[in-house]
Amino acid sequence: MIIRSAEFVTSAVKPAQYPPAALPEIAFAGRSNVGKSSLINTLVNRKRLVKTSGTPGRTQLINFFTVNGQYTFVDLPGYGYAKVPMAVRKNWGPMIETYLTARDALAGVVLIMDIRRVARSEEMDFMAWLQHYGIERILVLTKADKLSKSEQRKQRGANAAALGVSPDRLILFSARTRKGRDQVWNAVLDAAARKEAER
Ligand SMILES: Nc1nc2c(ncn2[C@@H]2O[C@H](COP(=O)(O)OP(=O)(O)O)[C@@H](O)[C@H]2O)c(=O)[nH]1
Ligand SMILES: [Mg+2]
Repeated sequence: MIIRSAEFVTSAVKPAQYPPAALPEIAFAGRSNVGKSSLINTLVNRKRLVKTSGTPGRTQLINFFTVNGQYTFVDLPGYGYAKVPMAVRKNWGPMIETYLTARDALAGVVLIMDIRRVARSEEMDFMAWLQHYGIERILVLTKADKLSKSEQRKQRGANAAALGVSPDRLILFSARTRKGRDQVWNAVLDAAARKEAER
């Protein structure tokens, strides 16, 4: 995918602050520190369009970006990080749920997981919830560079079993090596095209 432009649009916490929903939109979700910002930056070939951080869980805003004037990318706040203050954590669910259910332009959600972990109830609940709302799911195991090829295969199998999907549904990715970048882009383009066709 050739990137001609990638621009920050705005941050929002509630629908009145969302930008106009003119373009097919892809949202990125995952636990704090999983590598979500790094994945988005890799997709758009930028070092720091989206800030990566050593202090996870701070950003509790929904951030909107326009890519090539054709797609909107949405960086959702990370979930499940213990250090996020309780008051912030309590707002996370409603804010994200409102966004995911209210946004007509939403073409799909990229769910990003650390390949070294095995999906647990948080990821499974989120998967089931997305399916319930008929929201397309693009599943990514990131930080693949941290494991050997055989460990990657093992973790892919374990995650596929936990999530109840076929292993080939899980895209192995690395922001460090850019492995899987084309595959994620293809999944994004497919989801966007399907959304365009139905709108
Ligand atoms: N080795 C490796 N480190 C990564 C990768 N992606 C992210 N990281 C590191 O993981 C940490 C969190 O990344 P970030 O993108 O800020 O995560 P976010 O909180 O999910 O947005 C940073 O130190 C990144 O450098 C990857 O693919 N491979
Ligand atoms: Mg981030």
